Amino acid sequence: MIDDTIAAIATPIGEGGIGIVRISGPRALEITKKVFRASKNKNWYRQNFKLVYGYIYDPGNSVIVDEVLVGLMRAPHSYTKEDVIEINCHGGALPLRNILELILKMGSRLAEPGEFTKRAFLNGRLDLIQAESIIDIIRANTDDAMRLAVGQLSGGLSQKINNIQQQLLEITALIEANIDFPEEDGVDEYDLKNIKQRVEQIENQIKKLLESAETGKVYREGVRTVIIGKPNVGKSSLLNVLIKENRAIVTDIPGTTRDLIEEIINIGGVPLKVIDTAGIRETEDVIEKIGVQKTVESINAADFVIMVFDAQDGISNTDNKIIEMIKNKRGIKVLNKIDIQDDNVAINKHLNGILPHWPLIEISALMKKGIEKLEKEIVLLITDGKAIPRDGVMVSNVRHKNQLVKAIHHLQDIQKAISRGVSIDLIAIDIRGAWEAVSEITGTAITENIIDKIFAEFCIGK
Ligand SMILES: Nc1nc2c(ncn2[C@@H]2O[C@H](COP(=O)(O)OP(=O)(O)OP(=O)(O)O)[C@@H](O)[C@H]2O)c(=O)[nH]1
Ligand SMILES: [Mg+2]
Repeated sequence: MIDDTIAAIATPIGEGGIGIVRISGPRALEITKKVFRASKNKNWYRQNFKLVYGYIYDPGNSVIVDEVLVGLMRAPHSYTKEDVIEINCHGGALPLRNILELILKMGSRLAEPGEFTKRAFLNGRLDLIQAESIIDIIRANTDDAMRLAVGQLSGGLSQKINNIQQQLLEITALIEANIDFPEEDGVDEYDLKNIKQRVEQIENQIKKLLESAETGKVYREGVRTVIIGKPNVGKSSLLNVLIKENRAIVTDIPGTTRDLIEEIINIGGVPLKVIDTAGIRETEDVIEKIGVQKTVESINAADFVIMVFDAQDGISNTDNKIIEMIKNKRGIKVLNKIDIQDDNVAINKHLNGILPHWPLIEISALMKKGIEKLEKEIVLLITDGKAIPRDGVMVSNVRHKNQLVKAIHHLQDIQKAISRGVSIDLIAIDIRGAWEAVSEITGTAITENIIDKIFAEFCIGK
């Protein structure tokens, strides 16, 4: 039973038209009454879901703090299923902070990040998938990422997971029947076969969900993409055309870019965090050296690499060194400056020989040629050609994916055990294991530790 009342500023800090202080818990109303004077109706709190105009004042000295609108959402019809009050004040740092301080002084506790949503989960308004999707909605960078998150909030994925849980419970029932009433000569052969068949079916359903999990993750989290290559090949020019903005400095002096430049772009619905880097070469320049070091580090952290070559310059030893660093990554080769050098037969032949599993695209960053083709190819490589289904039901969260993989291991152990004729008690343990793994996804069975970890990712006031 949650018995304390929490409060936090629910809007971003900065200047805005409105700022909101949110309060949730059994004392939300009592606390608000102490600091709020409605300008007309003294019994304002008798009406649910109505905005009431008035003033927040400090009961200590009767000084007015701000002019506000107060919204009351009575339990259980609120975000947390508790009494929730939202004080809409003027959107500046001071009114918000002063109102929050007053509320805390009157007996509320400062909410931890994600604590409102955590309460919504603990009070049964949302399952864990839905709660996690809320943070995904807040952080979505593209419409597709948003659609995926909303699909999960509306319960599509939850339904599939619940269904799997249900099937596992049915198998448990079958097993228990055999443990409770053991035949003199062991487990009923028919039941064993039946169990094995059902386990196999569940395994296939989970595998199907996992098939698209990598793509789901890409839409949800985006892809860290680095643009690398020798100095002056046109990396910054490429970044600029991709983000359609003159973000990075472009000059004909090799070694122009020193710091990493990061931008988030939307290519075909995939959020791409593109990082322009310092061109890699041996250099005595102290600043450039640090830049090159940063480039190397960014390669290690990258999910995807765009390696740029210069059609005019050809391929050199430096390129070979770079290729050594990236050969185990996923990526694409880009031959730039084809406007200067249009006979690329020789260099293309050479390029086809290196990183042969990476496609090669010819572009001119300067003339904006070949960019669309490049974007299409990147999306294809990153999403494996898979789009988000219409209903948005797709596994996108790594936590969910890991739990499903765990469940599969248990299910595979069961099938092996049945083939080997292992006792039914042992099989029951693995069914339980699979059920627990799946249940942790929606949160039906989950430890407090995991719950705390999940909600710590949220922002304050959510
Ligand atoms: N003709 C032509 N010139 C280009 C093209 N792309 C880039 N350039 C020129 O090449 C020079 C280097 O471009 P940058 O984009 O600064 O190259 P970079 O790879 O970022 O260079 P560093 O930051 O020094 O590593 C500039 O003068 C660009 O205008 C292209 O497609 N065609
Ligand atoms: Mg540059």
